[in-house]
Amino acid sequence: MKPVTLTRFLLEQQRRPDSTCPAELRLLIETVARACKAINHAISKGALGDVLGSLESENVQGEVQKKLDVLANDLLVDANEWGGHLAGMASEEMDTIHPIPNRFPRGEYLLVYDPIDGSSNVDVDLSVGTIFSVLRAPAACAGREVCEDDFLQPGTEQAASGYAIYGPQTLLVLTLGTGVYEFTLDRELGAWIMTDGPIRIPEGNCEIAINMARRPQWSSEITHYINERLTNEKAPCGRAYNMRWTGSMVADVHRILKRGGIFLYPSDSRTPGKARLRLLYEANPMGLLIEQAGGAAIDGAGRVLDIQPASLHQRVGLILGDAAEIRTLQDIAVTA
Ligand code: AHM
Ligand code: MG
Repeated sequence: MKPVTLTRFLLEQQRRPDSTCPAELRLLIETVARACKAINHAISKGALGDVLGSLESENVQGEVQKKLDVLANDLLVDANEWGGHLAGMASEEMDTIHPIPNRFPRGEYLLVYDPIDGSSNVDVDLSVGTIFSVLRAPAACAGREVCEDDFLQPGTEQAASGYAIYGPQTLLVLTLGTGVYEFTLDRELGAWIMTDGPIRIPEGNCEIAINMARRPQWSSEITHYINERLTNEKAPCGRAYNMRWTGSMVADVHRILKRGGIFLYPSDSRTPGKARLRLLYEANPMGLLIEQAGGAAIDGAGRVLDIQPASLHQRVGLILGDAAEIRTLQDIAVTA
């Protein structure tokens, strides 16, 4: 079989009678994918490209910025602002939104992203990634500059989401709301080639991803669930669960898409509203991918994609993966 490139896949999606991929969205995804190639190139140079280490700056969330956080953010802004597909952008590394400057044509979409997810892993050569979410600019902002409120849409409104993962292979994993597809970067050709899809999360894998060091902050329900799974021999695979935690959500989510299991970064039960992951550019794009692959994503109480965001950098508890395991978690948790 001839290899299917990302370009061909997107064009064929556009041509479908029930298409969820108009030309403008296709070109936007191609632009994001091109920026991810440039980010991949920068990361792979490492110390030779003077891209490792931290800057003296902090982002709006008080986190020290890595050189690559800022470099990758700039690459995404530069690649996307002139193409005419976007009305504005927002990112983990920008305090507020970035409306498309007047000198460029404005398009119908909004792009929200985490330029380097797992950036604490960059300096030690572990997998990191770029997470992105595409929203439609509300009709109400036609003829005026976009504002922050325009970005505050629930995850169900996403037109597309995906991530690039910079690991042993460089991958792009994408959904346009009609299944999840994986593309591998052919480094010689510079082309993204489809290597899997539509992806379905394998069921019944007894593997948990959670940072055990945060145990003091868990609710009694999460503590009960984890204790149960680490000791219960009646688990689906007949043994206690195995544990994996990379510190890069892209890597943990990718493993779950391909191998199954469950990921948890619950909110802090001692401080209501305090959580680690961000709703708009981490939880929502991953939630859409996981649901499209047959899994589930909740904030602890309800479906992540149904949450009405209140602010751009809002944080949220996130539990995602194997849908049956998430139902079991909810059952175990109520008996806590
Ligand atoms: P980042 O986007 O600033 O890198 O933070 C997000 C990361 C996730 O990739 C990962 O799941 C989590 O934060 C790791 O947090 P911790 O260091 O508490 O284990
Ligand atoms: Mg992140």
